[in-house]
Amino acid sequence: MERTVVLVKPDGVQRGLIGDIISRFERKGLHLIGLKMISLWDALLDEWYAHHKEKPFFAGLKQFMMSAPVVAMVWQGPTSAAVIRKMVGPTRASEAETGTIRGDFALSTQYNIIHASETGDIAKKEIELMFRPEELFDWDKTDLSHIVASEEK
Ligand code: FUP
Repeated sequence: MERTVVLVKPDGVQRGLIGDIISRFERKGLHLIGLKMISLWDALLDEWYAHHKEKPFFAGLKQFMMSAPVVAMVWQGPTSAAVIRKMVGPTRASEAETGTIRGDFALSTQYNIIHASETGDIAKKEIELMFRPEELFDWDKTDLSHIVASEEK
């Protein structure tokens, strides 16, 4: 089972989209193992977006990500990173298909509503940055046997 970090970014929080986003992942059958509201800070964003450090949009991106709290979650499921990235749509929301989160709710590249880990390995690093161990819950989701076949676990 793979874990994936999702952030509802400040624009999604401001626009009242937290519930809709959570609902989509719940209905998909993914397993929510962590959830909190958190205000991000400069040093954390330096690490989170280290791959964009030299980009011209970096300072503006960090400022935006600190403009309101985000809602951070960890979702678990088979190949969850790829599944969630498909539900999220591409970075440039103007190019996202209708039916994806960015395609349904956003037009912008910076204000694209949501972050989702690119891979399961990247999610592990993001979990370390964003969550303390006691903030993740290894609970028994009792409908999982109707969602994931035992050989897929
Ligand atoms: P994603 O994995 O889809 O979140 O996209 P990236 O990691 O490539 O980019 C992270 C964030 O940087 C995007 F969500 C928005 C911001 N960004 C810009 O503001 N302008 C760009 O040209 C590219 C990314």
